[in-house]
Amino acid sequence: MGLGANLGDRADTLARALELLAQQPQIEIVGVSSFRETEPVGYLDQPRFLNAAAEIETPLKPQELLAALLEVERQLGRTREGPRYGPRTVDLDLLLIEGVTIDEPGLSLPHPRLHERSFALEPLVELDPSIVVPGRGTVEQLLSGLETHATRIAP
Ligand code: PH2
Ligand code: MG
Ligand code: MG
Repeated sequence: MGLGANLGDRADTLARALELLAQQPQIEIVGVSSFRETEPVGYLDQPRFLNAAAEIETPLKPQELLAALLEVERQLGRTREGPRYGPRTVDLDLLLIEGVTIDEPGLSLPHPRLHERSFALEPLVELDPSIVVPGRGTVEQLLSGLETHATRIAP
């Protein structure tokens, strides 16, 4: 899972999102990266993001896990007005499930833009550089092919 926020108290919001997910009996968070401050991508005229990644173990189906992420976004006050790629209080994205490819309404795995986004790949490399993005290679290989890297700020 990728986490992002660029409005309000970003670190507090990411921490609360992880707490709310960890409270759910079927979701176990087995790894969390550091929080990194990153330049906005896609829509440039907005505040810098705080980004992170977490590894989840769950018996939930992918669509069920996605629903749980969207519910936590809602609980933390996420609204869906404003431009695509624009500012948000919290964004929880299912980035990949190892060995799984999905193309369904509302859910594509791996995330269609993961391989080109250093703000998503860097925290994944920190969790485990050997994570394989189905069809594309390891997160370490993908990150080394990108020019821009995010900035690390917090341990
Ligand atoms: N998320 C986006 C669009 N742009 N840029 C950064 N740095 N971090 C993000 O999480 C991000 C973004 C759409 O979800
Ligand atoms: Mg996103
Ligand atoms: Mg999202």
